[in-house]
Amino acid sequence: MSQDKAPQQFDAIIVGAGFAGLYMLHRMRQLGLKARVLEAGSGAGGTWFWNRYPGARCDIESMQYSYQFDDGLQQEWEWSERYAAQPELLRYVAHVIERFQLASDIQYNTRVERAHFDDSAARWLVETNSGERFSAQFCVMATGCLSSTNMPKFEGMADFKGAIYHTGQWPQDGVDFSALRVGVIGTGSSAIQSIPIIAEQAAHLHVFQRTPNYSVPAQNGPMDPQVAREIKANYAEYRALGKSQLLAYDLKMNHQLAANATPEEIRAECEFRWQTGGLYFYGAFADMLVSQEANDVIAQFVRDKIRAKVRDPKVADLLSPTTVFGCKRICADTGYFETFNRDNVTLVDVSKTPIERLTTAGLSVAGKIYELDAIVFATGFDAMTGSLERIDIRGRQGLPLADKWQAGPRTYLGLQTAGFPNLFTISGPGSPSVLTCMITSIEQHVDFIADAIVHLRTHGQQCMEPLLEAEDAWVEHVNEVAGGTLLNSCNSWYLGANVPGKPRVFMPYLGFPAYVEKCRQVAANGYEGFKLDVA
Ligand code: NA7
Repeated sequence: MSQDKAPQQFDAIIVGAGFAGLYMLHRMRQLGLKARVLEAGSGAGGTWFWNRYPGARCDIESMQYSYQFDDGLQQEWEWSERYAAQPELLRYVAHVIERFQLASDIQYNTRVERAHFDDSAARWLVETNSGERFSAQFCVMATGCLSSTNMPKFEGMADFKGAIYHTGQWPQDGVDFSALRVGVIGTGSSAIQSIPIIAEQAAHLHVFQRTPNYSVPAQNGPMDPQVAREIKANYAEYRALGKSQLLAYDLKMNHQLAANATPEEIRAECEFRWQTGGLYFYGAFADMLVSQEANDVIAQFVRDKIRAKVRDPKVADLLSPTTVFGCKRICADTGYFETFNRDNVTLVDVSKTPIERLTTAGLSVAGKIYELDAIVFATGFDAMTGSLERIDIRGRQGLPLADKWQAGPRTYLGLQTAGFPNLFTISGPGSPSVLTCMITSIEQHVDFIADAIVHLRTHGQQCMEPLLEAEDAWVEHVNEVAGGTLLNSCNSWYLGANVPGKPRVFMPYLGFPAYVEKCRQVAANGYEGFKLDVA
């Protein structure tokens, strides 16, 4: 690191001003710590700041996908729709910043490039793209799970004369596709949300699909004031109900096994899920993600629904996934499959003949050039580890995090990794994170970190890091839990399978209640599995 300027001194540096970084800042301040949030974007919101593509919307209902740490906040804030769209989420973020007066400790347009642990001082030295340097006892990576874009490197990218966009780095001023020939690469959640809107604007839309995805109508609509009133009247209980469930939100869980249900019961339950919308399908049957037979029946129900929506049977076939239902995160859409009935939309199958290259005029598949004015890469993220590994993070004796994680991420509880004292990851690999309602998981992590810091301070200790054996055992446990399900069976971003060359490791931990209980026990036993040191 350059040594010309003395680093600014803080108790904690928090990287990222998304939901995690904002709440972490709030808690640090409550503890009387001097903290600074460093944020690469020109505004707060994290994932929701960057993902401004048309149709970007949360797939968990707003009454659940929101902070619960402050009752005044959750009582007073009014959501306008069942599922918040990206602009409303940013308005909510702005309100939180205002309400808790967080702005003065957030530094925007500041990308953290390096974070090195100084063994002798037992402090983190953090350096930004502008060469600013910070020294802090604690470094909290609130860098998000879906903030590092996955941009395939096709030949000829520089030759293409039209515009190139990535859904995860959408221009702040928006994009007008009117009268343009547009290509969308990918059919994940971002594509599924944006395609219906782009199709309405574009002269023609080509969708380049490698793998079809299951999608269930979100059944979005204006927030029903009666529903909001009822939830708010008993918000604490509603939140507790959410936290008692596998994915940390109320899934209207049906605990019945599909294996024990009659075909009529299965059909009725699936129809109820379809009408309720989107991710509620995860609550359909207790064996949906563990029994292939159960999954097959449910998947067939969804495929039949797709076929009923799409007029051209060949297109319907191409749009019908054959993978395990729910293995990749189920998408929640508004009019996605119907969009392929439009005359100005063409589905191009690139599963057997991949995209070859970009040309000056467009994109070439199987020797055919598709002429385009704009290409939208809806190709997802280097999820969970990408944003951490893109920072030069070094622990004890200069060990680079990227080296330690060469064969896949290794953490204890997704919170810390051995050899990197006082470096915390919020919703890190090995924590429930992306398999849950993220804000709920974030709050649990932030509270754990805040409590751990209090523990350190009251015991006159300076450093906290996992014991290697605790970390190894946790990594094994995370794998074991995923291995007992069907979640390993497809090329999902949970496994890193969407990024060429990324080690195939199931990264999130399935089971929020079990995880929370484990964290509770760990803390109650004096931070069992962690090494707490004077330096
Ligand atoms: P996803 O779900 O990772 O989807 C990315 C899509 O891009 C997916 O259909 C990929 O096909 C496709 N893709 C990626 N690389 C290529 C190449 N080289 N050629 C063709 N197609 C490609 O990302 P999203 O942004 O949609 O959603 C991420 C999460 O955000 C989502 O799960 C929600 O939680 C919100 P593949 O399936 O790999 O064959």
